[in-house]
Amino acid sequence: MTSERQTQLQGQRQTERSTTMIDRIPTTKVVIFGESGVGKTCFSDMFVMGTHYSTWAIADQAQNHRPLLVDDTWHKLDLLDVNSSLFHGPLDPNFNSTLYNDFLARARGIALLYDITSRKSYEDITTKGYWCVYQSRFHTAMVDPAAGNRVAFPCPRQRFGCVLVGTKKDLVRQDSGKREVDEEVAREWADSQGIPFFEVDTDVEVETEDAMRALVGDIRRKEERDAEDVQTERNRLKESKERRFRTIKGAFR
Ligand SMILES: Nc1nc2c(ncn2[C@@H]2O[C@H](COP(=O)(O)OP(=O)(O)OP(=O)(O)O)[C@@H](O)[C@H]2O)c(=O)[nH]1
Ligand SMILES: [Mg+2]
Repeated sequence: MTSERQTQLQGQRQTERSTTMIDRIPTTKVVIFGESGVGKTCFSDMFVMGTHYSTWAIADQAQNHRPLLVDDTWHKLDLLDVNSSLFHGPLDPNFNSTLYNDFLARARGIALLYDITSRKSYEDITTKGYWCVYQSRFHTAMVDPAAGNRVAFPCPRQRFGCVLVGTKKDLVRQDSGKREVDEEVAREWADSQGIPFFEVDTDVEVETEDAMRALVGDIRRKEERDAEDVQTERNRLKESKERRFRTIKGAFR
């Protein structure tokens, strides 16, 4: 990392930490999703605290968030670390699938993590893990939370912000023989899904930061597209209602 980028990052962190508006910034819930051991905790710690193995609990609401200034807009990123192997591995008696599906369904963004030295971690997250996110969101989006009714598509939160992140880049830098996931293959998959892609060393703060900033950008793009779809559908319904009304009026002339 260039020292210029490091200085810029430090200045930015100071501004973000000293913001007094933290309680007024809307929360952006983000799930850090990946198989066991891919580096979810290291990635989250480095992004939130700028260090590893800090002694905060992921459930501690006071500490698992971080204010982030992206394109002059403040975001309070609220991170939740979810192990994707819980959804398809040996059944854990404590696993509450309803609760975890809800985390995936209600998050505004999902960071899909895999370890570039483990082909299995990549295959699992880009197939079973990704499918799980879609399923959770589809079922929740179909239910209107206010009315408890099924609602038709398009609807808000149909899409979700996403980023694909390969971890343990440092291991491959030391020994290229350790790489099990080709960078181009992962990039092509991310491109095919229209999501940003990064390879990171979770020890390098700026790399976790760049991935999370890209996720915030993707959340904004997806939410704008959802809003456009909803507006188009509203206009279509309004026009068809007006057309019906004109036809009925015409029948009584
Ligand atoms: N070399 C290297 N090791 C990493 C990196 N990220 C994580 N690790 C190591 O990988 C191991 C697992 O990291 P964790 O952050 O605990 O992984 P996790 O995904 O939270 O794992 P679970 O909590 O078991 O689901 C630890 O020994 C980390 O030190 C990285 O970028 N490079
Ligand atoms: Mg962990």
